[in-house]
Amino acid sequence: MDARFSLGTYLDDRKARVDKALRDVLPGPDAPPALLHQAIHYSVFAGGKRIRPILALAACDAVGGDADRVLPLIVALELIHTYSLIHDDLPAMDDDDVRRGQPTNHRVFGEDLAILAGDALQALAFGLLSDPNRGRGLPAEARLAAVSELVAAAGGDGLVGGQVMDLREAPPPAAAADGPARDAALATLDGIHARKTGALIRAAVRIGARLGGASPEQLAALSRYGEGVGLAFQIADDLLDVEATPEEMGKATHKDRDRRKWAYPDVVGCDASRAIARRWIDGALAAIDTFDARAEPLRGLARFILDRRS
Ligand code: GRG
Repeated sequence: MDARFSLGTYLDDRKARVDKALRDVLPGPDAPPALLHQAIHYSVFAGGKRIRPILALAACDAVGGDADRVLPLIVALELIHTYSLIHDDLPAMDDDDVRRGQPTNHRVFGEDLAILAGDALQALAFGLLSDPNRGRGLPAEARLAAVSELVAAAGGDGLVGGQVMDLREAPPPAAAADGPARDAALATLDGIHARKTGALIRAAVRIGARLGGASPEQLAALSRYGEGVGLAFQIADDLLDVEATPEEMGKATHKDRDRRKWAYPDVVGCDASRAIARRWIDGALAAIDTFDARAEPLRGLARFILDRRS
């Protein structure tokens, strides 16, 4: 990696490669039943940042792995992420009309298709990651470990568990007065964030590292990196919900406040939230400070997560 590393160019290049790999692995929009595949294509190609597969590729690079070989497998992360967004937007959950700047999946295809498109995306994701015809030459042990990482990040200890806590356990802003009540509020929020957002981001880093042939020491360091980046990502998202415009975000903002669910800025304010997110990013960077220049994209991504505007 040379000294002129540009994160913007890197992100554009990696996003294009991830988009191409997604087109290669998904059944075409006309594959029967066409309505299902149109619903899947609609959300997968609605313009996401592709942060999770890009993190996986960067982790693979950081440990000297072959990013081209793992690419057809790690797009599974984007399929799980997209399923979670489709289901999160449903009337039974967050009831959103706009996502990634477009009408949400159920607004276009109906709730039945949105649920089923999400279900099919999950099956496709696990199918891809475990398909022996993809990523030929990767050790079976590393593949199995990657499947197991994704299972853990998607289930009750990850996305689904975090969503349940977010829907049913997040107390209203009044609970977050000060002192011990505030500390308890932050601890609950951290638990939700670690599952709902952090688990998949941490898994992305670990899966990329495992498929790239990471040593146990490298994997441990990258886990700390992934954890810090994941928690900072959610705090940054909470800040954007307060500070960014719906146009920048491609979705409604002020949702947390409107639903009377608290988020970091409600509990400690925006400045302190930013400071906490920065501490997580500093910790993530410290975790990989012994890595060489091949970890430069991971360093750039950590900073980007805090500074992003969408
Ligand atoms: C339905 C099981 C289930 C889980 C839903 C995804 C989710 C959990 C909730 C959506 C709301 C939310 C704030 C989730 C936290 C993760 C997050 C910040 C998602 C947005 O990710 P980005 O910014 O989105 O990577 P793009 O559109 O760029 O892919």
